[in-house]
Amino acid sequence: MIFNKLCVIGLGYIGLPTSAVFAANGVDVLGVDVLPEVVETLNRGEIHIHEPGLDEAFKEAHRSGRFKAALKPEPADAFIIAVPTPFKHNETGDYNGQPYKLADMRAVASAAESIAPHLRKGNLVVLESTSPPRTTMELVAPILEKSSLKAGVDFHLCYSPERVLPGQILRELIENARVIGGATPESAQAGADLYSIFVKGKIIQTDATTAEMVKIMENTTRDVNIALANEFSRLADKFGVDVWEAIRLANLHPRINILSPGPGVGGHCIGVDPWFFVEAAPELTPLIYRARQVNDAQPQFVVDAVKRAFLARAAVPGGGESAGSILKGKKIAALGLAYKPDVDDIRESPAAEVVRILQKGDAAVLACEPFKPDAKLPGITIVPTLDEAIRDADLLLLLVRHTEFTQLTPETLTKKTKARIVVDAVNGWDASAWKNAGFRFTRLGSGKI
Ligand code: SAJ
Repeated sequence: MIFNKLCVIGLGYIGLPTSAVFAANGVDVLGVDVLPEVVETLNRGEIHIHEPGLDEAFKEAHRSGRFKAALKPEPADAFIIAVPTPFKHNETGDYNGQPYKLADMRAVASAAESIAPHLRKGNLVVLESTSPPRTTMELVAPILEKSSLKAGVDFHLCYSPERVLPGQILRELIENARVIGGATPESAQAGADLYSIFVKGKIIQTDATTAEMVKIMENTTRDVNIALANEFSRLADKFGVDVWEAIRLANLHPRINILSPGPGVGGHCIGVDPWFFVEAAPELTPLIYRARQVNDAQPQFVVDAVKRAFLARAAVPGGGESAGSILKGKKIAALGLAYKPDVDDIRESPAAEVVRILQKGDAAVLACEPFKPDAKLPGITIVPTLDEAIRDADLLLLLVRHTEFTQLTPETLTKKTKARIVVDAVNGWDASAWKNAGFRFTRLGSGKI
């Protein structure tokens, strides 16, 4: 199939880089977003998200005249849907008294609705958004068929999951293997023709539901493995073992690859997608369900480590504070709010959850996020600089392993802060350096204060 014009619905972390790469490869792209400010920013040649290399790639697409943004789709040869599939915040399901989260598929449904009036015979529609099994055939196909054209007969329909890692999107978009699941084998072939325009990785054709399942299985595997690492951190804490050292040693085994514990799982993928399986079949997913619970409880584990660090200090003569009230009035500098290292995305961030729990205990927390100094999060005080966050703090809490933070040394910080207690939730700092500089140092999952 030949593709001269492409319409990409959703201009976020996936839709925008995908648009830029298609435009760079000679395809005219109309990018569509429901947010007028996003459309205006992009049509000015600027971008609204941070992703290494995206600024240059997008500017090139904009200069070439091959990319335009709009609020509504237009007729095209192919349509890609790359909109968010979050979970519902105000509604849960219930299985034997156990609540589970529900997928909010409204953005996918309305993207399909917006395409239907423009659909022509021979077009290709691809869903890229991570979606519960059977979404392509049972949600998207019927909406598109309101056009009176039939999926797999009059137009091609595919599911092709995005699998790129934030922070490395542009490279992975091109180099990663691409799974393309078609409503029919002919649809899968049309999808393969589209992505072969820029994909250098292997392109594998399958059916739509298999492709949907592949994507959720990948993210669920990661979630369960992170939950295991987090559970190990709790065990190590109990036994006075340093979990990071134990993991390093275990990973010397040729068939073991334990992931890293931390403040929990954030972002809009790994902490969300496993729920799609639970919602689809709660009776078949006890392990996936428990892993979600373990990871969601991890911010509280970080807060417990902070409390212990304060209590250890209170235990010295003149202390006398109790575990219940230990956080009251304590000044804490929270270093990092992004959901993971070296990205600016603060959505669904476990670091922010840690701050919220600390504040519930009446701690006074000043947070800083170098990738988004002007970030706003309800109920959280975010200051623009690290210096401001740490100046009057009693305790420094490292929550995100940003390179900028891991390069900090106790020597440089000693003069800038009153704090002499450090809690490192991400194994970002060298314990002995901080101890030698006179700090009381705790690392999450090390069992030692
Ligand atoms: N995390 C840990 N310990 C680890 C690894 C990660 O606590 O050892 C935490 C991170 O700090 C973060 C969360 O997990 O809070 C998720 O981070 P991530 O780097 O594992 O994944 P994402 O959400 O940035 O991107 C994932 C990727 N999926 C897989 O690696 C299987 C990516 O390939 C997907 O395209 C993306 O989800 C997506 O959009 O679905």
